[in-house]
Amino acid sequence: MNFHVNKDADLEKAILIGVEPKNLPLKSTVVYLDELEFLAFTAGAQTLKRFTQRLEYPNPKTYIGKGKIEDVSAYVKEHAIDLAIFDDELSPSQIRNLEEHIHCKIVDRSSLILDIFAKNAQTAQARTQVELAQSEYLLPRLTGMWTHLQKQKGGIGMKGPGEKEIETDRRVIRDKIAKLKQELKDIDKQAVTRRKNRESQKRVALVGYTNVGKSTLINLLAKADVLAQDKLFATLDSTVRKVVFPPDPVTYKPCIFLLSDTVGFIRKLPHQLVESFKSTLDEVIEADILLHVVDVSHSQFEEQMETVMETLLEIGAGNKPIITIFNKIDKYKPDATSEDIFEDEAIYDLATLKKTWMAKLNDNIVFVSAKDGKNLDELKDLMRRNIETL
Ligand SMILES: Nc1nc2c(ncn2[C@@H]2O[C@H](COP(=O)(O)OP(=O)(O)O)[C@@H](O)[C@H]2O)c(=O)[nH]1
Ligand SMILES: [Mg+2]
Repeated sequence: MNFHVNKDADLEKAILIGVEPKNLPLKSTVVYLDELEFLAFTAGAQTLKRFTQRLEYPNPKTYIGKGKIEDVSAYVKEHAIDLAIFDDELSPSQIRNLEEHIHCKIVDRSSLILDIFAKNAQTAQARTQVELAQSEYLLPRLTGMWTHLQKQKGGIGMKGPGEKEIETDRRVIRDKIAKLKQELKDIDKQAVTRRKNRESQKRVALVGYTNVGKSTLINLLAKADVLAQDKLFATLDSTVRKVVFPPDPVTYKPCIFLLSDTVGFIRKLPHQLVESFKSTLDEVIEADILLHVVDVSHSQFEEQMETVMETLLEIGAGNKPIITIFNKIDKYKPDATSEDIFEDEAIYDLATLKKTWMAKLNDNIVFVSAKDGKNLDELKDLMRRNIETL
């Protein structure tokens, strides 16, 4: 992955820190940190350096070992680093211990993701959900975050939606959690009514990893105007559009359904977010058919597919009929794992793709390029055939 931005003075300077578990191939840490760098970039930080350490498991007290902490600490000092971003969720005591040695903001993967969600939340519902997830993340970390929160003056790391200050008193946070939950319940009541009105209609939901092309597809299929961006979690709120396909040329049956686009999934999605986003994910939970969009040009798309299936199970939508859409075939490389070597190699054409293992997963598979509009007719046919059986 490559998104070398111009070294911009406005961006916070970050370093990434990851542990390479001994049971995983080295390659996977590189890819994980690519993703973390993309998250950092989305949150508004430029990454200057990565630190990794091969360990049996992360150090329970300090995540990385003593010697590595010294390296990191020296680098942070020398390059005036603003943020040290860790590729896992850190425990309250790990944060506290790290802060003693590394003198910049300590941010973990969960708080980075929460931060991006906070930045992108548009509606009252999304903002309330993010704020709830943030408060729940913060509660057990209050003592650990105390100095951390004092030190920071805005920027990445627990920025509240609506610029609200984050209170640091436990009781205040508990009260706030209760209040947010009540607010969400009220918002949810309206959403339930709205969804009740849709009960008689056929419902299709786009799901998938973040940045795979879900929003681009809803814009194509439903003439919606959803923000599609090469950033993680550009869209948080669900969008629902009525779609009418022209009548079937043989049976003349019309094909009318509701199509929804919503928040994407990611590896190690903070569980507080999954919890608090349940009502946004209701569109998925209540759908009749899921369109699982996959970015086939991503070197880790198989792992991403697994993450999506696991998350679907977690929210209780694991048993729905699924159409798998392998998107971005315009960018697909035969050997996506050797990106550098195959930079200009031929891209598989449709006929070749249809001979791959992907095509043989089941009958509900289609290859498209949402960007080029390639093979959309086959997608529409497949959708029509599935929707007609409902
Ligand atoms: N090359 C290529 N890029 C695509 C395709 N579909 C979407 N994209 C790009 O991928 C990025 C993420 O798309 P988006 O629809 O926001 O993804 P979402 O996070 O799943 O909603 C955007 O920059 C899109 O322009 C495709 O078929 N080919
Ligand atoms: Mg989107």
